[in-house]
Formats: sequence, structure tokens, C-alpha cells
Amino acid sequence: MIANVPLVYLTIQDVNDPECKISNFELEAPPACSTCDLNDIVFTSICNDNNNSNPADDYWSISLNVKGIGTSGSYNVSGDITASSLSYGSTIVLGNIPINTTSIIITITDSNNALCQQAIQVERPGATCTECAIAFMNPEVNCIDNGTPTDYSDDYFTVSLLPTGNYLGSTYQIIGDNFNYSGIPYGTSYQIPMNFPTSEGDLRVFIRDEQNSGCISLNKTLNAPVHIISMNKNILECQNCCTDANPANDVLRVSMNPVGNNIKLVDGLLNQTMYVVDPAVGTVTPAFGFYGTTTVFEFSGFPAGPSDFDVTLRDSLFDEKCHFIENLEVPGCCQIELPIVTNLFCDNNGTPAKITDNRIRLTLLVNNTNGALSNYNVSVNGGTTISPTNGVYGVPTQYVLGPGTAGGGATFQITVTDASGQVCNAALVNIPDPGNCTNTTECPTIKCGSVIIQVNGN
Ligand SMILES: [Ca+2]
Ligand SMILES: [Ca+2]
Ligand SMILES: [Ca+2]
Ligand SMILES: [Ca+2]
Repeated sequence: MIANVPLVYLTIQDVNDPECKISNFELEAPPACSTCDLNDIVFTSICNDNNNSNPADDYWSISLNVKGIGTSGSYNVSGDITASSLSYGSTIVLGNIPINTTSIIITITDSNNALCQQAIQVERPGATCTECAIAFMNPEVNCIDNGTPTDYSDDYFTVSLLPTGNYLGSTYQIIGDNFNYSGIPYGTSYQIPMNFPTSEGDLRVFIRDEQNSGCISLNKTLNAPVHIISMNKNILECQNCCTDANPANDVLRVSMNPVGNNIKLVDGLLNQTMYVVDPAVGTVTPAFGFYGTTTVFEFSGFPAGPSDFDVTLRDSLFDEKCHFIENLEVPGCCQIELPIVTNLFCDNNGTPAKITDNRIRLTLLVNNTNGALSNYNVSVNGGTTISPTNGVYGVPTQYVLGPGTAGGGATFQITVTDASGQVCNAALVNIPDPGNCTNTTECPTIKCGSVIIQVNGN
């Protein structure tokens, strides 16, 4: 009967007396003849190059791990490989099988139960274990500013490669999106004979071994150099610049978030990418920033404003030739512009007939670059006076110099200084002699008859 049918039903009938019978007589199957079952066999083939690049002496092996149910303590292997008393559940390696043997068949048999066995066929891992494999390209990307450091539109980059790997041939071919060069020997760095504009972005390349046609590298993306085109800056303030006359403690605070081409916010390891800040004069804190983040930099050690200095930004990874330069202007905190003189004339000082007391009268318009300031002071040289002695920026104001300043041919110099105590320049303006007063309207009407003419008040 069939061992795997658990229950059968029989009818037993007497031959001579058909009425004498038993129907549906139940008959159970006996216990299984063998409970051993090799139900979990894991195997794989392993290639071994025999520690050399000669494929002829390559061999392969079988890694085997057998488990089962109802087994004894060990099993044996027969067939193309024989081994005995192997432990269930342990991984063992069998055989140095010549590489020209394409497959083998082995039978696994429980040591105590010859009926408990299983045959398997194992294929070799490959025709050779010395397979060509290109592992690394070792790319080097160089940025070239094309001799025009402030023109970023003509920058380009070059790429050199030094492929390495295992069981390589002698030459290789490099293939990119729009180029293909062949016959390149391994072992020395090779520069692709092309200039790649930085504005065109990353390159994709792969390499094919020319002696092993199936030996092809993975596609690799070569990052184009970062090409900053703007600091994207904001000059926030100039600390200590206008409160004393000492430029050494001046701090220019500037926020930046540079933008440009080929900027990636994170690198291949997901670290934030950086740029280095390098002022032409003085120092800066911090000395670097992260792309994609606004950073406030504090510059110091620059000349007192109004002044300017260059700041260079360099990508932290790429050749510094493709750097970026921008000029930072330090605001003049208090700059008095050259005063404008109008209405310059001779004031007769109320004594039209007396010329020795004539005065210069003029209107001054004084402006300051700092709109927050309002008042200025004036003084005059030459031992005379000026009245009033102050004024308001932007408001024309009339001033009178002392008696005797007009008509004598002398030039006086008015000095304008800020009245608030800020560190400003002093503006100087020269006042030429307007000449003697023309007293026509002040002369008495000439009448017929006698007249008394005064000369010098006498
Ligand atoms: Ca070998
Ligand atoms: Ca350039
Ligand atoms: Ca200062
Ligand atoms: Ca006079």
C-alpha cells in the first residue's frame, strides 16, 4: 500500500456466503518507514584565483550547510566529491574542483540511515576566477579661470583619471556623454583632452577594459567645480567705525549666502558643503561658511571708511583658480561734502561811506553723507570772525565775516566740522574777496549846490 495515505476502508466478504461481510473496515497506515528528512541544504560555489592572475590554475569549491529532521549525528558526501562524518548545521567547504569542471553532482546521506539522502547539482561560479574588475577611477577635477579671474562665464575644468582594479588588461577606453577616447594605458594619470565649461555642469563617464570586453566600470558622475557668481551679501553695520578715531577696532558685519553654478548643499557623505572667505586685508570671523545658509561675517583690520577691500570666496573642495572676488565698501560714517558758496557779496556794515569796515557776506550750503547728523560748526582763519558759528546740514545759511574782510583783496578760509562729536572730516572752503561794496544806492542824491563829501568817514 501507499505509505502516505493515512487511512483505507475495506469490505471483507465470505466467498461462499456473500451475505457474510464487514463493510467499511478501517485500516490505518503504519508509522512512516523513515522519519529522516534532509529538508534544509544550503550550498554555493566559491571561486578561487589561487592568488595569481593566471586563470589556468583557478579552482572552485562548494560551501555546504546541511540540516534535516530525524537525522543522526553526521552525514556523508558521495559522488563527484566524497567526504564523511560531516556535522549537520555547520558550513563546510568541499573540494578543489578544477575551473574547467562546469558542474558536479554529490549525494548527501545520513551516516546512520542510507535511505535518508539527497542529491544536489552544483554549477561552477564562472569560467575564470581572475575576472577583470575596474574598482576606482581616481578622478581629479581642476578648475581653470581662463586667465580672466573676474569673468566667470569662460571658466572651464579639466579631468584626469587613473583607473585601478583587478586583473585589468593593458589599455582602456573612456566614454562620456559626448566623448570617447581609446587606447589609454593603465598605470599613469590620463587627462581627458577636452575643456569642460563649468556652466555645463557635471560629467558622467565610464571605463571599458580593451582586453576584456565585459570588464566595464560603473557609471561615475564627476562633479563640475563650484562656480560662485554672487556673494548675495548685505552690509549690516560698521561697529566702532564712527565712535572714535581708531580704525583698529572697527568691525564690518556682512551677511552672505553665496549663489552660483554647481553648488551642492551636501557632499557625497551628506556633509554640508563649504566655502572659505579670504579678505585681501585684515581678518574675518568665521573664516568659512556653509552653502545654503546665511552667515554673518565680521571683518576687521581694514582702512577707515570710506574705503573698500576685496574679498575672495573659494569653494572648500575645488581648485582655487575658479574663486570668486567681490569688493566690499566700508561706508564713510561722517563725510562732510565740499560746502557750496552762494550770494557772495560785500556788506557795507551799515556805513556806506566807510569802506574799511566792509564785510564779506555769503550763504553756505553744507551736506553730510550721514543723514543722521544735523548740525555743524564753522570757523574762519585770518584773525577775523564769522557769524553765526554753526548751521544745519542741508539748510542754506547766511554768514557774515568780521569788519574789514571785504575789499582788501584777502581770501579767507572757512572750516566746517561736525557738531555732534562724530569722527568726521573737516571741510575747507576758500572765500575770495567779493570786492568793495558798490554804494550807489547808499550814496546821497547829488543835488545842485554845495555838498559835503566824506572820505573815510571824515
Ligand atoms: Ca589563478
Ligand atoms: Ca574666467
Ligand atoms: Ca573705530
Ligand atoms: Ca562801510
